Formats: sequence, structure tokens, C-alpha cells
Amino acid sequence: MRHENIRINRERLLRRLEEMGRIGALEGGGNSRLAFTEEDREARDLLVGWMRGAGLDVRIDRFGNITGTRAGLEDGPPVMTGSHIDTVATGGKYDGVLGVLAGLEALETMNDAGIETKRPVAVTSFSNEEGVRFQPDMMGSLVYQGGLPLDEAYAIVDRDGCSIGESLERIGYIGDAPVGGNAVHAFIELHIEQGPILEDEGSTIGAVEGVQGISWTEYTFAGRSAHAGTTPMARRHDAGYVAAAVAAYVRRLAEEVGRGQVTTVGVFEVEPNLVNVVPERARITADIRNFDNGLLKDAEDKLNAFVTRTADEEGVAVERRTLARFDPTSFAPALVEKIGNAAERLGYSTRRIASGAGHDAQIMARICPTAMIFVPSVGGISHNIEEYTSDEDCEAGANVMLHALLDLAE
Ligand code: HGY
Ligand code: MN
Ligand code: MN
Repeated sequence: MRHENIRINRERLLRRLEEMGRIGALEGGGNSRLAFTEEDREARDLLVGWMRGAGLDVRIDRFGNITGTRAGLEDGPPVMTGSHIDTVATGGKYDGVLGVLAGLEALETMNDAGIETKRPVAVTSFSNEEGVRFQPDMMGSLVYQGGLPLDEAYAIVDRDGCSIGESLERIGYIGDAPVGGNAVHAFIELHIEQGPILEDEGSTIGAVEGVQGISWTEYTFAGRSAHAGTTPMARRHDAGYVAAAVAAYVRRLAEEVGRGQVTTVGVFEVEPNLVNVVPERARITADIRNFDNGLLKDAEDKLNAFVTRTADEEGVAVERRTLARFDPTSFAPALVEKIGNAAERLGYSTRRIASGAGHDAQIMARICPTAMIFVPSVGGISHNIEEYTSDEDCEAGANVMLHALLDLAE
């Protein structure tokens, strides 16, 4: 294996993680860089500057996906890595960012070593991976892959009625590169695990075999506001009660279905939200996931049946809106093997693992052989300003990424 002893420039990677972490920085640590906001634009500008400084051919597509490509001796579909630089509103500084900056670092290390690869190698930052302001998540890779038509994506609005098209326009990231129909030789994403398994088991690298299925549904309940003191219980249409009953059921559903089922009510709003008024309206979201699509569908059916029954009994109307639905995805075994071998050759403890979180890789797997590399999250914490991955583990993940890319690009 050529370039056996090549390693990334740890200082350069860590310095960039720090610098990116200062954009949208939150009190007490962490980041808030919601998709297509001013903070997102600032992060994009910083990344594009670094890509250009590395001599990459930078292309921005109609959905703001940013790709920096390092030429190979031959033209043709690139070996690609990438992830995202948008965050949730209470995000950490590694989720997504580590994958993009490690990819950039791998390409710069190839530059420093004067390595010529047969195939082009590219790093992409996908727009709106988190999907917290505009649903669904993994939206940039979905548009890139052709799974979501551009005009449909532009028309999606946030809670303030602001559309993606307007927001992308405002931050100046509607590029001219086309979306859909992109040819990619192979895709590898480095990401923090965001869970406790690698840390609990003392492994540095996770060779990720697949991602679980994701189902996001928004439920809006419409009842009737009434006086909390004078209205007999039997004559209430309490939207808040229905939302609370459904939220409690969502939690029980994980136990009822079992076998790895996870369920979360992340959004819970009632109106008018006043101490002595029976709630007229309520809005909740249910995020339910499973590695088995059959079980996930079963959980969705159980939940919908419970919502209908509970709302009917209370005389409350319900509106359902699917915010995201992705099937479980298995990665290319040969690529997973390559990642495990690269990690072992580099002397890192490694194990196979499956991803509980959604990632752009699960969309890219639709168009090319794809796999992921995980590094540990301290305390298994993520989507939390306490999110932390050690410098050593960031470096280890980036080195495995570098060697996997070289292996694929030869
Ligand atoms: O929801 C997810 O799993 C990812 O963070 N978008
Ligand atoms: Mn992520
Ligand atoms: Mn995330």
C-alpha cells in the first residue's frame, strides 16, 4: 500500500474546527447555525475560502451544496467525502463539521505530499442536513441525489413562513451547478457517533454498516378554548390534553415495539398557553426510528391509531403532516471492510457499528457505494452544547478518512 506513512496535519484540522466553532457560538459553548441563516452564510464563506486556498475547483449547486474537487490524473466521477456545517439550535462544534473539515484536511494533505491520484477526490458540504428549520433533514444530499425536486425544495417554508428559495437567495448561495444526475465513484462520511457505544467499548473507530429508518410526523390538534373553572370535564375539547396523551403514548411505544425502537416528542406547543384557559390548539412532533422497516411501519400504524382514537374521544380535530421518512440503509460491505482495514493498519482500535442518527451518507448510498467512519462522542452526548470529541479521536478519524480516500482514488 503506497503512502502507508502519510498522516493528516493535526494542528491545521484542530485550528479550523476552532475557527468554525466561533461562528454561531452559543453562551457556554456549542453552536447555532440553522440552515440558510446569516451564521450559515458566514460558515459557508469561511469554508469556500479554505477550499479555494487549497486550490480545489469549487462548485456551488442550485441548492447551495458546496463541492471542492482535487483533480486526478484521469477525469471521471470523483471519490467523494463530505457532511454538513449547519447545526441544530443547541448544537455542538463537531456534528457534521468534523466530516467536512477532515475531508478538506485529507485533500490538503495530499497536496502537501504531492500525491497524484488516478481519480478526482472531492469534499462536499451539503445544505440543511439537520432539518430543524426546514424539514426534511438530509435535504441537501436529497436534492443533490435527485430525490427531492429543486422547485419543491425551494417552496418549503419555516415556522415564520420564510421559504428556502428566499433564504438561499438572501445568503447568496444559489449556485449555477446543476442538481440531480451527479456521478460519484464512492462516498465516505466521517462523523461523530453521537451515542455512547464506541466510548463504552473503548473503540476509537467505528466502521459503520448502516443507518436506521427515520419517521418524523407533525400532529396539530384543534379543540376549543374554554374556562378552566366553569367548563364541565365531559364538555371539554382539550387539545392540550390530547397532545399530552399522545406524547405519553409515543414514549410507551418504544417499549411496546421494543427491538431497538426509539421515539421522541421534540416539539410540544399549546395555545393560548394560559393557566386558566383550556387549550384550543396544540402542535407536537413525533420522531420514531428503527433499523427494521417492518417494525417502524408497525410503530407508525400503532401511533396513528392511538392519535385518531384519543382525538375522537375528546372531540378534537387532528391534522397530520409527514416531515421526513427515510428507510433503513445498509452501506457497501466492501467499503465498510476498507474502513476497518485502514483503521487497523493505522493501529486504531475499531469495531463495526450501526448509526442511530441520520446522515447524508444514507442518501448518497442511493447513487454510489457508500460507508461511514465514526469516532467517539464523550458521554454519548450530541445535539447538546456539551458535545465533545477528543483531539486524538478527531485526528484518528481524519487519518482513516485520508487512507480510505487514497485507497479508493488509486
Ligand atoms: O436527525 C438526525 O438524525 C440528524 O441529526 N439530522
Ligand atoms: Mn450530523
Ligand atoms: Mn445532527
